[in-house]
Amino acid sequence: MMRKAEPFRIKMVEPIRMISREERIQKLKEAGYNPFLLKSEDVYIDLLTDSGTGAMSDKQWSALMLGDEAYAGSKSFYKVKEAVKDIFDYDFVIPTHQGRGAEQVLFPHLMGHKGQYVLGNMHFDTTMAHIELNGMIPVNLVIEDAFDTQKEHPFKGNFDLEKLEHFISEKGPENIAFIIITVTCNSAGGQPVSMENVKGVKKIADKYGLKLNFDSARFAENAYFIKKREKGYADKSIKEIVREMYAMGDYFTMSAKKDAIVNMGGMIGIKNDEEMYKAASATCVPMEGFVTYGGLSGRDMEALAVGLQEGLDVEYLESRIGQVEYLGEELRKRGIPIQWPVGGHAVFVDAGKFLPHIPAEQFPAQALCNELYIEAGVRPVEVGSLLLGRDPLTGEQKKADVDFMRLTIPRRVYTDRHMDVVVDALTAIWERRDQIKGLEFTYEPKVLRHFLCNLKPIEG
Ligand code: PLI
Repeated sequence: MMRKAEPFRIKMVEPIRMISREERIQKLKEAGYNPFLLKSEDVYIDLLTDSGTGAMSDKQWSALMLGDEAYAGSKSFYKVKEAVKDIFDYDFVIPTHQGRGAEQVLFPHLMGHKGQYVLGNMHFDTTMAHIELNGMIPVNLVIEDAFDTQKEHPFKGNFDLEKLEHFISEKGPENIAFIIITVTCNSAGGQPVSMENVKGVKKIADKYGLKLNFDSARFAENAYFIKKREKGYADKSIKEIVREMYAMGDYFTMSAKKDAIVNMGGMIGIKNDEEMYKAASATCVPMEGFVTYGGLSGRDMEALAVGLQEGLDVEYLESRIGQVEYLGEELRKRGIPIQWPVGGHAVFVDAGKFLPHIPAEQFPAQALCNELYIEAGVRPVEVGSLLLGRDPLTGEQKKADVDFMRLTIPRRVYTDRHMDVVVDALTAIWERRDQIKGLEFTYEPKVLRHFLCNLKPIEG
């Protein structure tokens, strides 16, 4: 079969460099063995996140010049509104500075009373934080197979529908605030949710009179997986799939820094609930800014309106997800344990299996991240017990279902040659994995500690 290349050519480049191994060892030590605290200029290949790190297209850059910087009623806002209507068929949109801004503005209006549950397949960490800040309780109800990294399942982001219904009937629908479907499901490994599963969730939501919100950071990648993996969708366009799915929802919150390929931006989408639009608008003004800019400049909104449409291009999605699959398959061929099948935006390495001699409370995934930085200047991110934190009541370290090291691929930024560097480096580490040591804290902040903590290797 003839191989395909990226559906773009590179017009502008940003030089990167690899500092020496001795320097990397020193920089990591200075950063308290926490890659978040490294300077990006000391990183060779930055796989910390796919959020806001994508390369905008020539069309997006030229759209910036059209930015209408009016405080109210900007032309650029109406282009975003038009794109949202076209893609999702939602009537109302409120721009926000990023995804968590959308959560901050919308969530208070979805709550009936404090102590209600918010049911998700698997909530992202800022989403969980905003649920808790509003006095609600986040609950994850993803299928068990999501945690079996070696098990083949095309939609590991799916809700366990039985558990969902059981939870609602046990607690009573009056104690459920709303349901969030995260597409793709980041915390489970960028794993997609099937259309059939969304239909199942919708049926249960309707039965109990509950509202559905889509956490939409990677909505187009999810639609691509449906096209590829779910029966009956091969001949549908990405937009048709998105529309079919979003017709089942009431609202969406979106970090536009992922699938809409902008460096900053987010939004709230509301299908047709005008009362909710008015309520959220009133919160947006003091929090994010006037409702036609919500923390974004006109030029940001221009790039967003273009990026939303570009992110639906099936050739682009094939190349983008193909690159993530390429990295995953090369690692798997070498026996490195990863979440399988590979998800949309990242390869998630199962660090618990990679480093079985390091217990969860010594953070095997963080130790592996550090080792990869030392080996080749690659910066991954821990998605495991370090991120999870302690039980707020007992202070005990919680144990993640899987300790993941996430190799997150920015959109249109790196080539497969960069992926090869990652493969070579991890293969070298795999050979000497038994020499890697666990970590302990030298500084542990109380809240969201993984961003700012300092650690050191446990000697002995
Ligand atoms: O980083 P924000 O505030 O634009 O978006 C928050 C957010 C919400 N939902 C989901 C599923 C996310 O993945 C998400 C942000 N993700 C980041 C930053 C990531 O590195 O995955």
